[in-house]
Order: sequence, then C-alpha cells, then structure tokens
Amino acid sequence: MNIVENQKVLVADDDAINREVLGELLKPEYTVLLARNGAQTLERATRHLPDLILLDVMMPDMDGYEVLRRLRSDPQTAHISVIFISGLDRPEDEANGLKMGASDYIVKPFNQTVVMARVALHLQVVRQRRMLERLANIDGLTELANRRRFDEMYSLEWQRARRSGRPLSLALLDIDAFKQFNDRYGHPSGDRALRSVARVAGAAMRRPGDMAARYGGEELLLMMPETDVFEARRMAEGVREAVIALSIAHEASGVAPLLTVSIGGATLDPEGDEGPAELFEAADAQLYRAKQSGRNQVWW
Ligand code: GH3
Ligand code: MG
Ligand code: MG
Ligand code: MG
Repeated sequence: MNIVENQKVLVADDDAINREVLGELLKPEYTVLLARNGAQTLERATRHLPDLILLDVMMPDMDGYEVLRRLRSDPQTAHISVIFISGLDRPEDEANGLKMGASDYIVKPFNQTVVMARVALHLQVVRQRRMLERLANIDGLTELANRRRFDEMYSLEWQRARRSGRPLSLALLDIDAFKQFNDRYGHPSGDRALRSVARVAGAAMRRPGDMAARYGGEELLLMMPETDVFEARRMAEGVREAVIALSIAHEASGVAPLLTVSIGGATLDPEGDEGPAELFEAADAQLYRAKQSGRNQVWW
C-alpha cells in the first residue's frame, strides 16, 4: 500500500536557470526530465509518459497553453497532470490556466517549499486516480481485466473492426471439471490454479489490442483484434497446450490427470451483419461443443 514507485516529473521551461533550480529541487524525490521548449515537452511527454509536467507558460516556440492543448488531444498523453508555472501573475491568467485543464498554477518567482508541497499533492492525486482505475478495471484474483473493462474494449474493438473491415476474434475459455478440482484440492488451491491459467492467457495476449479478461468464475475471455480465424485458433490452441504444460495435477478430472481447459472461439466476418452479442454467442456455442466433445479442446 505504501510502496511509492519513483514518479516521473517533466520540467518544461525555456529558462535554463529555472530548469536547473526546479530540476535540483525535485531530483532527490522524483525522476526528473527536462525540456527547454514546447516541441521538446511534447516529445518527452509522449516518449516517457511522466506522471506530472511542470509547464512554463511563456516559451518562444509554443506557449504552455498550446502544449497543454496538444497533450490533451493525444489519447496517450491526455491524462498527464500539468501544473503551470508562470510569470503571468494576473488572476485571470491563473483562472484561464486552470480552466484549460491544468491541475494547479504556480506564480514565479516561486517558493521552493510550496512547489515541493504542490508537486507532492498532485502526484498523490495521480496515484489515487491510478488505484481507482485499477479497482474499477482489474479483477483482484487473476489481475486480468475484469468484465466491465472487457465490455468497454470489446465494444470499441467491434466498432473498429466493422469500420476497418478487419477481422476480430473472440474466445471463451473455461476450466474443465473445476468443481471437482475444488472438491479434491480445496478452494485456495483452486484459486491458485485459476491464477496460473490467467497468467498463461495474459501472456498469450501480448499484441497491442489483445486482451485477456476474467468473464466470471473460472471463465476467461480472449479478444484478438485484426486476427483471422486461423491465427486466432492457433493462439487458442497455444493457450490450451500451455495450460497442460503448467502440469497442475487434477486426479479427479476425468479428462486427464492434469488441469485442462476448453476453448470456444468465433471470428467476426467484417462483411456480415452480426452484432457484438452474436459474435459472443457464437464463441459460447463453440465452447459448449468443446465441452460436449470431451473437453480439453479448442472449437472454432
Ligand atoms: P466443466 O468442465 O463443465 O466446465 O465443469 P466445471 O466443474 O468446471 O463447471 P461448473 O461451471 O459447473 O463449475 C465451475 C466451478 O468453478 C464452480 C466453482 O466452484 C468454481 N469456481 C468459480 N470461480 C472460482 C474461483 O474464483 N475460485 C475457485 N477456487 N473456484 C471457482
Ligand atoms: Mg518562459
Ligand atoms: Mg464455467
Ligand atoms: Mg468449468
């Protein structure tokens, strides 16, 4: 709970002395990055994704307002917290900066103690926001995306697939005879086994846009954008084999003496007219077939 990773602060100021003073001030507590103009600020922000930017307003190439506007318009950098730090000391300057979406506004010449306190405050807010996002989107047991997060991403990817005419593959994974596993080895062992299966699924979904999620209970979802039926089935087959390779004993399974999974998948035909729910139902129907046909199989 109280492990604070070293947070990254980007100091953007065209004045070398300001950069140096702020940099030295922050260095003992944070990882500090420096930028001496607007373009460099945007470049460093995109490349290093700092937790907070101390942003000078008046810079020759691009003022801080424009930098902030551009940060906000790029989804990658849109959420980075910004504190303006400026010689413009009229109340309307300050109000304007805050209205634009800055977290705070510090007037130069600044007091070092106050700068440190405000930086610490806003970084704490950043940490709290991250924790809330995590709680809202990540399943606590498996650390995979939860169903809420999956639904959100599935809807986006489904629309993207429709627009682009690219395939979208979806698979449902269900652990075989998991009730017997719990009965035989106990619920805590069941939890550990489920976590191991989740790790295997998560490791397989490593391309951008891929997602492994916990749908509920001992059922996981694999979403593979821009993946055709052949490749997706191969991925699913890889997950099924990797679960066997975990070599988790399951003497009561009736399928194998090891823990196994069944997977049902479906691939969106971008030319067709099925909706997101129908693709999901198709994957579920294939999972049912995999179960009916003896389990430990991939059906597509
Ligand atoms: P099948 O091969 O048909 O899938 O059989 P099954 O026993 O796996 O299927 P069923 O859906 O009847 O039972 C799922 C079991 O998974 C029931 C429940 O006790 C167990 N389970 C679900 N979620 C968890 C969990 O988070 N931890 C543990 N340990 N067990 C869970
Ligand atoms: Mg300046
Ligand atoms: Mg189940
Ligand atoms: Mg099951």
